[in-house]
Amino acid sequence: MNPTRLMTTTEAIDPIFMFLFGACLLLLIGITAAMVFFVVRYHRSRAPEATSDNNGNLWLEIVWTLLPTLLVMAMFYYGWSGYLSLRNVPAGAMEVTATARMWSWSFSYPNGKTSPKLYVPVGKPVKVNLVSEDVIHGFFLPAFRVKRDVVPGMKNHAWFVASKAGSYDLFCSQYCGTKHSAMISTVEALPEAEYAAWLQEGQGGTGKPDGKKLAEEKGCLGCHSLDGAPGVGPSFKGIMGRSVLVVTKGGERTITVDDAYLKRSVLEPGADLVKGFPPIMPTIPLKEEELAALLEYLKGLK
Ligand SMILES: [Cu+2]
Repeated sequence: MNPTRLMTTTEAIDPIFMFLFGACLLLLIGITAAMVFFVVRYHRSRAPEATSDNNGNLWLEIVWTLLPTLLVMAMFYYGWSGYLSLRNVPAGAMEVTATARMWSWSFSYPNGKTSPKLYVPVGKPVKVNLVSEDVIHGFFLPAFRVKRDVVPGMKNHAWFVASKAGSYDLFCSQYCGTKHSAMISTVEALPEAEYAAWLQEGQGGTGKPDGKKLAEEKGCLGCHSLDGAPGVGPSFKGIMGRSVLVVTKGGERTITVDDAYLKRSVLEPGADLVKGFPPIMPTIPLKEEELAALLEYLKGLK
């Protein structure tokens, strides 16, 4: 590898994929062609009697043992070197933490900023620490040939470098429940200066957090609709003042949604669970002013 230039994960993986694919294709075609040839050539109608009493050929045995052995060893060698290039993070990589939960992604940066999309500077390797808050998810970046399971309680990472600015798909690659397909996001690769500006944006604590943006960013809207349609959770439309049947510690009671109930539902989702919905909402970390902004937004949804 050229030490002056960083090899991207795509550059590392693609030739290996082509080699494995090529070797498999060659074998498929070779074996199929030989099989068809023998079926035709030695069909019973052409050769009703045994055509040979040859019962062995040492050289043939050696060749057909040695060649496939060399081939599978080569496949292993290239596969292993590709695996290592995905595991060994280049020096000087920027660290980001990707947190997966049912059913959204959130990315946090060294300065404490978080975002629902993964923002990275162009040309700089990024180490992504993978954290799951509930079940097994999968961190999948097709454009960078990166796919890694996100397992609760397990320390895991992936890395990549975006060599061109742009927007790249980010998926969850492990079926993780009803709204698994909603776990789509993007990698936003920005030129270095733009990235630095983005990273500073909204830091310093002067701006008031925006409730609507928070509801999107924290993944609330993945399960709670704004149009009245019930999803994985109850709709947010006209939630304030609504009369609902809830399950509290196994017992049912009817309550009217007020400030206190809304707040409790965000902080302790399972405490007063609306009847008919599964107890699967995660507790989402929010700063005090963020919680206030979010509640303000929810109250305004008529
Ligand atoms: Cu998932």
